[in-house]
Amino acid sequence: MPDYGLSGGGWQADERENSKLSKALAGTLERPPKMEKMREASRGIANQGRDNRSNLTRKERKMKRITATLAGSLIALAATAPASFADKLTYYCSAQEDWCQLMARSFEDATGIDVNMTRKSSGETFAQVRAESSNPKGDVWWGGTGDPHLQAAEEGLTMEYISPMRDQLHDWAIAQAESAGNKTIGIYSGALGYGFNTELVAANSLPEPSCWKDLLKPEYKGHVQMANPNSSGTAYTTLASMVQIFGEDDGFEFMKGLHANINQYTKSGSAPIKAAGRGENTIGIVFMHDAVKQAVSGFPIKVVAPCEGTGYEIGSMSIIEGARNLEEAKMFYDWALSVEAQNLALQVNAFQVPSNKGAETSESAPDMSLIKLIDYDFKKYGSSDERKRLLQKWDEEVSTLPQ
Ligand code: S7P
Repeated sequence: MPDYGLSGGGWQADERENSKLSKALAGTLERPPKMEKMREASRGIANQGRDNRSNLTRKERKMKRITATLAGSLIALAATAPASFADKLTYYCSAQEDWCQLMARSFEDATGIDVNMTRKSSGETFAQVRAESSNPKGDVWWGGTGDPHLQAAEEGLTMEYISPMRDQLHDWAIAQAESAGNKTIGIYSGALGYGFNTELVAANSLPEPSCWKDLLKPEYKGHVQMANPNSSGTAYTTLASMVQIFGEDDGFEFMKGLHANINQYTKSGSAPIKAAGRGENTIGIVFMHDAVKQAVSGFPIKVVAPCEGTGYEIGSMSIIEGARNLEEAKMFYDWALSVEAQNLALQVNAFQVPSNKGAETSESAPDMSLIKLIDYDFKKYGSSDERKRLLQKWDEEVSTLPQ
């Protein structure tokens, strides 16, 4: 196990560690039978997924599991079949760039489907999907915090889909889907916290922070960085978490006090800890797994789970309503929920907890069971009205204050 310790009530990690399927098929080419079989199996299982589970007998449930496993095998089989028809996928990604690229290339390798990937932060992708809604350009949106995916579902920007892979997922991933009429689904989870550069803390004779409220101390003025909650899912999770931990009035007072110490609001959620890793910033409010990634890359970063408790994300995936390449979007969706696809995270030091029960969680991942997590109200804080209201309030009452 890596060297994780509990200190001052907070969890800390010490430093360490197709073929171009060119022409859209639209009836011009025949699909290979193997691929077609997989699609049929996938559709069959998807329909079964709509059954009311409680109405099934034990035997029926067992049959369903077997069929699901079979469909999974067909997916794997079809995925390895050489592609000989033209397909493409426009994929919006809101996780880290290296992970987004790896997912795109691996899906292309597995299926021969050409992937056109765009990486943007969660709030930015949400804004893009909404702006394009009368003429959708994206097919699938993978990654990013769950709140904007939930808002997109509520606003009808994403479509209902029940994957045959669903039975392989943790309950929290399915709960995310069910709360949104199956218009999104959980792909990973991770806790919010912060990280600090130990060398800069020592060089500036600063105390090591361990709580959220520590970040309000005057000695940290100019030493704290977070992203803008309008563009960043990480930062919106921070805002919504403070409101849930301290109550709305005190939560906003916290954000105002924090504003006085902020040196910059970045666009991307993980930028503050990357800057801390490079020695350009002292403390970055980020998901803990993003701070661990810097630590295991060799930067002098210590990771903190704040003593008051903290919020967390259910990183999500959604198919965009009106997707032009719907079948390919569903194939990506099913594949992205598989053990194989989720294990790719390990190759790029993405330390979230995967949603597939069979996927591996890295030893370096923050141990969620050691972190004091709040009962984050995803339904409320992912609702369109609430997210808009909180962001507007932050814009008007916090971001405009002098520093
Ligand atoms: O992949 C790391 C991660 O922190 O990035 C996502 C994040 O929302 C994208 O950055 P923004 O904060 O800029 O939106 C998280 O879902 C994910 O855990």
